[in-house]
Amino acid sequence: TTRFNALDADARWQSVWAERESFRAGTRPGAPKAYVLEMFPYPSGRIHIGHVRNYTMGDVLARYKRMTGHDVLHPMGWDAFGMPAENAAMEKGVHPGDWTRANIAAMRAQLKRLGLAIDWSRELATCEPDYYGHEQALFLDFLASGLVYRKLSAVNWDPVDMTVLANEQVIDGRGWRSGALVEKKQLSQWFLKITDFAEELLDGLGELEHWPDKVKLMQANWIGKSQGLQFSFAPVAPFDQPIAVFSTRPDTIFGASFVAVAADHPVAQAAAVTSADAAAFIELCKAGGTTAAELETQEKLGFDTGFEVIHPLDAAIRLPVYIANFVLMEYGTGAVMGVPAHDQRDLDFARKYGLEVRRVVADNDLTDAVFVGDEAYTGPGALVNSGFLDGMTVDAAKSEVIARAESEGWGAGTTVWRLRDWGVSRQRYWGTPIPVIHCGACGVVPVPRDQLPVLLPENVDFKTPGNPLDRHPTWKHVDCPQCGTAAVRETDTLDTFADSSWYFIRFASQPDDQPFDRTEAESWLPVGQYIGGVEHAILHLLYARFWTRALKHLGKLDIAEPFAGLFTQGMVTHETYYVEGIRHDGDDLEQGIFDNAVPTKFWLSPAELIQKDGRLIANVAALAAYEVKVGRVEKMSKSKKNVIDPEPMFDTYGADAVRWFMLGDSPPERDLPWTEAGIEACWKFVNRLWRLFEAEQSGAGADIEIDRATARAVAGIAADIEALQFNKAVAKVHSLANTIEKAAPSASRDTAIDTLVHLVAPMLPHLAEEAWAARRHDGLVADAAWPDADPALLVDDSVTIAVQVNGKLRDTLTVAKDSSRDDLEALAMASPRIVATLAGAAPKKVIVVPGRLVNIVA
Ligand code: ANZ
Ligand code: ZN
Repeated sequence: TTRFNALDADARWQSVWAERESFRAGTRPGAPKAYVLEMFPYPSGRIHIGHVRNYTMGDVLARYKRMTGHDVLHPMGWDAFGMPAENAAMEKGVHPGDWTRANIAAMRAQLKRLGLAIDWSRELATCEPDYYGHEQALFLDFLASGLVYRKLSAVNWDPVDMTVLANEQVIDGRGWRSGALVEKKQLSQWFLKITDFAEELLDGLGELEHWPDKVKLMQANWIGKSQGLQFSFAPVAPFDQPIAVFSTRPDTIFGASFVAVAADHPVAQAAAVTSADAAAFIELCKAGGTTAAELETQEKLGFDTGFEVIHPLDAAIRLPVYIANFVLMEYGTGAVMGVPAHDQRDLDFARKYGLEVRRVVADNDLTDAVFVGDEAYTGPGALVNSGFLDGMTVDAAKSEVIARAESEGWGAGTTVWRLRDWGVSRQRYWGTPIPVIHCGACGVVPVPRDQLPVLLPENVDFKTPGNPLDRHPTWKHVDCPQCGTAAVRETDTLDTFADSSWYFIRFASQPDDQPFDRTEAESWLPVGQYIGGVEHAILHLLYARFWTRALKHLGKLDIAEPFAGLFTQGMVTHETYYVEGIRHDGDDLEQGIFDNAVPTKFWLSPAELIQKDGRLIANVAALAAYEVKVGRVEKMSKSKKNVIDPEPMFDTYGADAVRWFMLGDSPPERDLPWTEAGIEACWKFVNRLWRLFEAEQSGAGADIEIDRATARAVAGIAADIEALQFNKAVAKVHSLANTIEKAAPSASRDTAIDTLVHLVAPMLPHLAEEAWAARRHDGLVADAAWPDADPALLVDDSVTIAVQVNGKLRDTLTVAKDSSRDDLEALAMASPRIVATLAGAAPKKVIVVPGRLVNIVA
């Protein structure tokens, strides 16, 4: 026997598949369609192991679907616009396009080495005009139908680099390159009206049966539907502005002890007019973060304006008005009533500023009006200390207060959404140019359709910070398409999330003259199975769902939900290694020079380690004196130096062993720790299978146990692949291989080996093709049909029965529990031992007790 020559087999079969265009979609007219999609990669430069895991899973499903008779669409492309290309341009002076296309070429070659069943004829890159030009057309459709608008909105402004920064470029409040304190600046920006679809996007989650619950919950929270009461507090003169607040807990209204407004609320502005302290406090708030997450964690700070308002249900109660840093201007009305006993933020605030904390919902038998402790009570209970609400449940009290407010005219029940419109403007070069022109006379004018795509200029300079489109000498200067006077192009480009919001539609249909052909796209969509990282659980998936619904709304595509099935896979992790030292200013870590200020870990990559006398030591001369410690198993990251590059693995073990490791070692939704021992074991197993497949071992006769084991594997592995439980499928392959190895030669065993070739074909496609050819089958296993499992063989509750001749035990048989009398009699009569015992004598009578025994009276 030979070793499986993976390197040779990989290359050979990959080129056979490519030449035959084996995985071209749309080639099986009339067959059921299956659209399998993995989230397309950003062309960062190299494939990482997370990609390998992601694409292997999708590939197994795609290949399996082909074998079960489907017309499969399994495409690949590149999410090719974005910041890193521009950073490379700034740092290395390469053009973003050159950088991106070189990365795509390198990564495409790497992906091909994995042996993916991809229809490469549909490959697309979002940075190419034949993609983004169509996106511009869709943007104009949205614009025409009122789904796009412009408004002033705050951006992060780096005053040194004179440029707008993406949120990720702001690190601890400072610009990532300049280190300057980032300012908020108001700019007119483009928005997509995703909020028009809030209700639909929320309700639609209910239909997504094949989505993980946790993702649906994250989306629901992001959309954030809150029902409650919006009402106004009347001012106490001389203060003269009523303050509208939104509350989801109107039942707690008698527990209100203050009102708080956001720093940019008009009431705060009014306070600043007369009070320098108020103005200073507002500035302080603005310096802090403004995202909801930042507000959550910040210390709660307030400023007492001295204004007072009147409680709507008891005019004798007056409440102080504060400016508070935890109130968001963008949510609700930008003002809240503070109920310290039943809201943690309000309680923290009240304790800090000495405000009343009044209990209004009983906590078990606690009913005292004075609330003690520092933990707000948010549970159920009966209303107390609340006049006419006393004794009611929380829900009844909510309805009662809303009804009163509505009948007395001081408030109304309302729904408030957390979801904001999608700001799509980026002041960047490497993105889809927003296809409009600003004319002094006509205003915003869409670029005429016949002038699309609006191409990015090639000759741009990245030496000066800021938006290269804006400072380009000629690009933006055009004549107005309407009146012909001098005008300027929009220089913002689209958020790259726009590019990934419809690429799955373009994969399904890619005509030259329009973004997609409706009928063709509808024939494939929705994507049957979408696979990707949970980091996209919110934004990407929400934007793609919105974009699809927007197209439906425009009558362009009759698909409500783009992804019928979603799977979020776990990460690939790896051990970390380090030496511990002490660091001071003059340290040279590369030289291993540490001194006495701060203890520090100096991370080592596996390549920097060697085994010596059973110990790990650093293969870096300067660090040889230090003990290498094994750190935690963590997500692969450059900083911890625990990244494993998959490409050398293809050379050492071949694609199939790598694929096998990706599938078998952990449940797909869990993290997968990469280990050398694990990949070694996979390589050994691939060779074990190869020995089975290659051996010329034909036997005669049936072996029912092998037949059963084979049938169980066929049915079980099919179910596991459909359920994306690849590790279970891998375990079943192991088990069938064991059974076959132990079995004596028989025709059943030969069939089992052939069947096993089919079963591993989706997972180990190169090995399977090689075996298919070695076993002299025609064509490709990739085109073969998934084997059938005889249902009769699947009955796995078997029993052992006794076979007697004239009351004496002569044999035992393992049979299906529900075998009929006739089957049992036939099996007993066919047993070689019984045949021998009877020695030709004809039985007088056969007594069958199903599930127990067969007694032959001779
Ligand atoms: C009084 C109250 C009492 C509240 C209580 C909660 C508990 P969700 O459910 O997330 O929508 N709120 C309203 N507008 C706000 C804003 N602009 N910035 C910060 N907080 C704001 O949250 C709604 C609740 O968050 C509202 O209900 C309000 O506080 C606060 F025991 O009103 B509540
Ligand atoms: Zn004009």
